[in-house]
Amino acid sequence: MPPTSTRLLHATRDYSAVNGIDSLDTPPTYSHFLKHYLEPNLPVLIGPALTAQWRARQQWVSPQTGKPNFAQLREQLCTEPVQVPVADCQCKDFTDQKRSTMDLQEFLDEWEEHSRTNTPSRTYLKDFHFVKTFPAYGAYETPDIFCDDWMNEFWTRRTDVDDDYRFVYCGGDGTFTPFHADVYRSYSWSANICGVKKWTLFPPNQEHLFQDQLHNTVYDIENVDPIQFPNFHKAKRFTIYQQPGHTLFVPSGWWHQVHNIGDTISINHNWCNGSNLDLLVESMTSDLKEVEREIDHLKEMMDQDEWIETCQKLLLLNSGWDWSTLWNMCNTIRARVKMQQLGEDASLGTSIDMLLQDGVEIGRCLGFYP
Ligand SMILES: O=C(O)CCC(=O)C(=O)O
Ligand SMILES: [Fe+2]
Repeated sequence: MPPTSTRLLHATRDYSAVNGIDSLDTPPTYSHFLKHYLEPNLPVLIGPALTAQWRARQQWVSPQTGKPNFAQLREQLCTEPVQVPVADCQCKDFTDQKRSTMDLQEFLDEWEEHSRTNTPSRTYLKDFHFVKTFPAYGAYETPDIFCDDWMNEFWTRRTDVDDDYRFVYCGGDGTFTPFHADVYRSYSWSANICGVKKWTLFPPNQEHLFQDQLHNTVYDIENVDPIQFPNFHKAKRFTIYQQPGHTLFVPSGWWHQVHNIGDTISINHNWCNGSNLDLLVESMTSDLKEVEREIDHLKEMMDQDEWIETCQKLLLLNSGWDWSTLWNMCNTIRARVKMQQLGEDASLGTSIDMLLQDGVEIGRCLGFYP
């Protein structure tokens, strides 16, 4: 595993000179990736050597057709009923698509039928926690350059919740993911197993062009109301077509929309480390300010501890995490690094002293409250 990067404070990142997305035929070394992409927070498309050895690439795709090997997927993954999360690409639900769950075998049957009849699909299997669902399957190995991953390390070590950020996406022609920036403003990497993905990426600091006065954000960049979002067309954007086997690194806070062309399977992780921690903190701080604004009228009725706790609870509900989560994630990594320095076993499964603290204490440590 590459060393844990510890750089927290960055010079302001500047995207004004970015005029395209780099493409690397050969996977970069970690130090090259850190210097040219992680730290400056820039996207890069990496050639298929990075994923060539994966079981997913060798067994999930039919070599004759280049399409998903539906029979093999059913045989290997549907020995028992499994419920998987799906989105209806033709049904908007607030800022996302309408979500539900369905049986994996049923999903594969429907998908194969669309594929056979060349009809567009609307059901997109997404955010499927593949490793958690099939821990012994070994579909892929996280590439070295993406291994310094504090989010998945922390969530995998947590005993209070059973969650992670390691996903598989499967969708037929026409399925898509609407315009968004990733959870907590984390990085993502997305490796394409088959089909083609069209990505449109927007560098950060243009959010004012995507939002109306009520803070509604563009949902589908291919259908934007010019009256509601009169300046959207001014936003700087880059489009790439990701081929099978290729992996895209999506930096923090870059808004994007993804369209699947043909039958597409991809594997992706959301992740963070010392190179984007400042961006995650910035995003959480801005979410917290929004919560504070929303319930400002209740502030007078509470003492300070009660106020902090209420804001943290709402932050956790709205954003999926709070100060304690962030603090405990950093502490878990700190404890693991210390164990490694002492030459102790720090592998996953080893118990780590997590130094749990609550939001009130952390808010004071961070200097938010007296
Ligand atoms: O593949 C998709 O549909 C969405 C993937 C995505 O948004 C990501 O990897 O950040
Ligand atoms: Fe995303």
